[in-house]
Amino acid sequence: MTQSRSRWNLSRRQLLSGVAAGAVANFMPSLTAPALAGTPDYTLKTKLSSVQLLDPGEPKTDVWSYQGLSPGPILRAKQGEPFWVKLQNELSEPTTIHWHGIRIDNAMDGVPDLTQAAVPPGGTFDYRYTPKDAGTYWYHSHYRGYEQVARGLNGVLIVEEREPPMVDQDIVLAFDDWRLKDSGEIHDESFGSLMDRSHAGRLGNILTLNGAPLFDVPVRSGERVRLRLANVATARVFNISFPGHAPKIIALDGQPVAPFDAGKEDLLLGPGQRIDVIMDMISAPGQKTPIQVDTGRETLIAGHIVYKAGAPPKQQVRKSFDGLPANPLPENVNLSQALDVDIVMTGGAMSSFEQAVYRGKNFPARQLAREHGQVWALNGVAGMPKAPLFSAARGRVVRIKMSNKTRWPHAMHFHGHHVREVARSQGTVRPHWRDTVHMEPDEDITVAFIADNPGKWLIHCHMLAHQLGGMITWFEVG
Ligand SMILES: [Cu+2]
Repeated sequence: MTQSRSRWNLSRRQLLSGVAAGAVANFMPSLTAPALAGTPDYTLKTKLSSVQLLDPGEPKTDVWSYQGLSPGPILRAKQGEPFWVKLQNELSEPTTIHWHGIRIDNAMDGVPDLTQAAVPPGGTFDYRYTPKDAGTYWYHSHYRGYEQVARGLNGVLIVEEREPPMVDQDIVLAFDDWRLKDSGEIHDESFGSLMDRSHAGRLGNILTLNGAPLFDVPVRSGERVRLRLANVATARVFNISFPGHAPKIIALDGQPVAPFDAGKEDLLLGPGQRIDVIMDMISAPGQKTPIQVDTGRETLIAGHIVYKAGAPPKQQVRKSFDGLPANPLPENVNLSQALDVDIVMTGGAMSSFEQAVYRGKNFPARQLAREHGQVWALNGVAGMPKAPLFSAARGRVVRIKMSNKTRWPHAMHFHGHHVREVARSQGTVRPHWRDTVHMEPDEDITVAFIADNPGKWLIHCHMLAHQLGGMITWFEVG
């Protein structure tokens, strides 16, 4: 990882020197519009690539990659500074990039037919924006995402703090699972299956960490590391643990929190979610600690923390960690004038789902599933509605009560905004800003936010077969 990151830093430096060359070129008469001057920070080429997801010696897997990698290269932007990524589509079908968790300009949000036209094969698109918030985010296709993301089109985006915390290492850990045949090929026959849509989504059978069957993190005793945990899978919920270590949570979905010790279920990552932790390397030189993933059914090893043998421990007195600098989100949301919205989630297997509206017409549930593959509804409406779920004046406080009346967990993702939990039916309220809210069956969670980002924004389940199966809506900020 360290190698791959430094390689990308190197290429970014090269790109920056390219900016200087562009500046020289500007002395010459040019017809280039000023808006197109300069060079992208990154170019992401989507293409077919072969990668080693199974153990070494076993067959490789053909995936859809960014720059030959899945997850794609780690992108680094700087908080408050313009950022430019050029997408170059070398696939045989259209694609887009969504910048998950970035409070972005609507035109850059990457949702086909809502914020942009999908980028055709051979086409390019310039994503240019200035991230307001520092933190750990990610990027992925939003065009037929249930298939494109599962085929590999995802990666981690880091927005660096203006003054990053002092740590010895800053490490991304992107967890994914893949549905592979014994031959190593992706199981393509099941993409979009009604079974996956109506149950837990498209669960994989092969776990990877940073695209590897086992990923090792080399450390030295005494180091303090920042780990950026990300769930880039399309359905699987991962519960992460580091036996013998005491991770401290410092950010959720990119947004800083007052640091707290991770308890038993606190490193639970629903699809799309991220958690940043600070962890001190307290084991002895030569030790090896597993990075464990509990999927609810079994505990798997995704990799190891490998302590360098024989190296003298770093002699440092560790102060407690005071937390990350705040992002520009309010401490509290004033709910007295809130626009109240309900989202009642119904459908899926083992439910009493009887009917829903789809494209303006009422359907019995069985017919809707058979003819249109729609198996979930939000407020009785399956699939993307023509009209927004609600419209809010810019700056309006919105409070949304989400009621999961299904037998399945869901990961409700909000575009363009982070939302803060203000009430829940089970357990104590966790008043954190999140862009993706994990919900258990029969759970109600109420969130609030300030609708301050103009445009058309999706709300959908990030179990992407659920999104495909009807769990999607949108809202508008005027
Ligand atoms: Cu779902």
